[in-house]
Amino acid sequence: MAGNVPVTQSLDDIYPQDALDIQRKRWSKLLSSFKDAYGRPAEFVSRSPGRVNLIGEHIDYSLYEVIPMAVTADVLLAVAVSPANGTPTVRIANVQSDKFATRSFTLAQDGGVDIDAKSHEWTNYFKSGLRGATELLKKHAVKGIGQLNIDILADGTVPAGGGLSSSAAFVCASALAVMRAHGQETVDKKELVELAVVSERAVGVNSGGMDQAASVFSQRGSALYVGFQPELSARTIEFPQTHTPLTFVIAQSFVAADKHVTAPVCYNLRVVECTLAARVLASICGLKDLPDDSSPLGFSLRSFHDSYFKKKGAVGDDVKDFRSQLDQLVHIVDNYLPQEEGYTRQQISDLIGTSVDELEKRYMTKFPVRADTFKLRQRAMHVFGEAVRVLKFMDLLQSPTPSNEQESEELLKGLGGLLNDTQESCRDVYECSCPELDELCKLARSAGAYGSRLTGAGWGGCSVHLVPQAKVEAVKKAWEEKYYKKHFPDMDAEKLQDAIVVSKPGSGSTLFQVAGRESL
Ligand code: NG1
Repeated sequence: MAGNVPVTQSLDDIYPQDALDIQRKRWSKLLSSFKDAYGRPAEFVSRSPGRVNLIGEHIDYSLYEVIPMAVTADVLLAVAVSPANGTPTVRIANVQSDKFATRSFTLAQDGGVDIDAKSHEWTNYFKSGLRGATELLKKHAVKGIGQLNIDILADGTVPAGGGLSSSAAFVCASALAVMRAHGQETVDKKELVELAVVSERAVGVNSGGMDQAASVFSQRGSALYVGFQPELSARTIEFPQTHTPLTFVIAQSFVAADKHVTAPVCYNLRVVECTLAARVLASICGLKDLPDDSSPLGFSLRSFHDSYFKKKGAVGDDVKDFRSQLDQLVHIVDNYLPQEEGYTRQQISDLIGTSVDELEKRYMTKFPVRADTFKLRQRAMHVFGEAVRVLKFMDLLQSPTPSNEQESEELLKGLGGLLNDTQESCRDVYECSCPELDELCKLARSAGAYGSRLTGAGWGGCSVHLVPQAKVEAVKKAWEEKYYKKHFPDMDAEKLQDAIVVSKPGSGSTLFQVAGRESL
């Protein structure tokens, strides 16, 4: 999956046929609004999509594999650049100016920019992409850093806080735009993902790397298998041909899940709990002096996993061995992390042989958390169990093409069953669901979905459902009548239409050259 971000002059390379009309209108409007706003035409558009995660929830920051796919909804940044004869300035506006106010800010001489992670400001995502891209430009000794004025007009269709990773789409599109603004027409996908992962952490969330990988690497029509250990890797997975085509339906809960606001008690707390579970397990198993890894706090359950079996002399990374290793780890957790009620800071410090002060300094300072106890047992159980489900899902996707309707049905039921198991674990063990998401899943299953679960960070946001094509309308109707109309009686038709998306796997990040083009 290595290679450069594609550069195109045709929307046909980006969107499926049935989306082209709407996209042409949207892009034309963006480009003409750009001209109106800045008095000059845009030179290029940087584009990155949102994603839906099919399976592998909350395990990317523990460095286990995940299977997401890009959606058609995306972030577009139309851009023009000119030499700064004075202080370099970025002007950034959004087509939804009532929601996202126009801003302008200056850059330091080395291209640097301050980010106030405490303020929930939409342009922070641009700034974090800019900061990451600037580092990469410096690494490549590119000239002209901090010597440009950049004008940007943004148009995003990935709902913010809707679980489809609008933030990663924005950061990836921003970093790509800044690279291209500095004359970089070939941008390495892997470098872009790596910088976007680190950049997004500057906005205050200790994120894993799944969203950025899905946004950049995806290819139309396929899902992605993304790995993080020993290094970031991604490969496309074709969906099997089944009698009734595999259809994934995405439904919004409309419970706003603002990761940044809730981070100290939700997302960032889970990252801390997983890291501490890994530290405690390593210590109990006598593993010492382990090197840092690429996870947000420098040590992951995956590194514990690998070191544990390395010490036991396990060789090879055969999938069958890997699955049996994960099963063994579940037993280890069961035996050695028995406390259902959680562990206090003092107990954890004692287990890993450090002081409470040190523990807080090392794991809870960069991204503060609020908790008296840490549920190490439950979090580790979810992570190892979910890693097994990803392997099983992958096996099913790669199984031989079903030769009859019954085999097809079995395959779809198998995939759906895994999605349902993930939901159960997210709800009861990882505690990242919410009653509304549970309700959407229950309704979908009763109306014929094979499998239903939350997707993304959870605590609101989005859900994903594997539905037989013939049942899509019935599932939609059940949600409309028993969920949306009940919880949001005033919802208008347009919002209701946005609530449910039958998603085809979309293409990843792209640079679109506007210059010289008369029409789209
Ligand atoms: P969302 O909130 O849906 O973008 C977040 C993380 C992912 C992953 C999922 C849970 C960010 C940018 N993304 O996704 O890396 O950990 O939660 O699987 O924080």
